Amino acid sequence: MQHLGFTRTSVKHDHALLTPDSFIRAAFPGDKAATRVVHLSPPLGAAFTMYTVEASANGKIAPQLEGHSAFVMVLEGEFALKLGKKTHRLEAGHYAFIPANVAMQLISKSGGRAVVFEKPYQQLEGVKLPAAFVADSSTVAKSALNDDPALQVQLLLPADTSFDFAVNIMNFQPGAHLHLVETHVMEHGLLMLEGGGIYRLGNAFHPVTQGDVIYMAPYCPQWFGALGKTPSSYLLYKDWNRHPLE
Ligand code: UGY
Ligand code: MN
Repeated sequence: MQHLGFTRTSVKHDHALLTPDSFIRAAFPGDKAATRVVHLSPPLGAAFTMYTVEASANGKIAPQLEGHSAFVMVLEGEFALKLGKKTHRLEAGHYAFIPANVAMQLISKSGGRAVVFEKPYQQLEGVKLPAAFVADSSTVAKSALNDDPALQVQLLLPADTSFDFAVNIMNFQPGAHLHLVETHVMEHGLLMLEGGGIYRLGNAFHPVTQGDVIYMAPYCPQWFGALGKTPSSYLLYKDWNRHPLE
């Protein structure tokens, strides 16, 4: 139960910090034994949607919107993802990319939680849509950002131009931090996966921890420094590979 109206949740014109104590659950039409927390969406200013699916036993969600591609990562429990004739079992840390021409069919036999990003796909002339695939984030290669071994990035999607968004995991050793206050045209959706620290968003400094969600609008100044005695990591969506006027 929440007391006296306090929360770390804060929504500003160019960013939002959304903490689990303020999450509201609602199903979409077509969902069965499953509910969603819609964290980020166009009414907030985002050009994409980010939500958590919470499925009970035999839970099932309606596919992504037509013309949208989707990225799913399992946080807890298990899901089955149907792609053509094959069904893939996804457990915590496993993820999938579903292109705009494939309907996402996500079912959970015993229940689970998964985070999903959906974006209206911007196809490039002469460039084929990417194919659907599944992978395990724990096996994705890490590379040091700015030659700092304490800050390792994992690119969960291929960098080729058929993809119009990226999803990365940023891994910080205790005390590691971004090397500059980034300010860029891309927007971000972020989920704190483990650990925590201080996130600078615009001119405000926020303590953040596992389970928090952040929206950074285009040009929102941003910086993170990891605190604590264990590593911190976050899942990060960003639009890229397209001209800003498109
Ligand atoms: O890739 C990025 O833009 C990333 N370094 N931003 C961030 O972590 N806020
Ligand atoms: Mn950034």
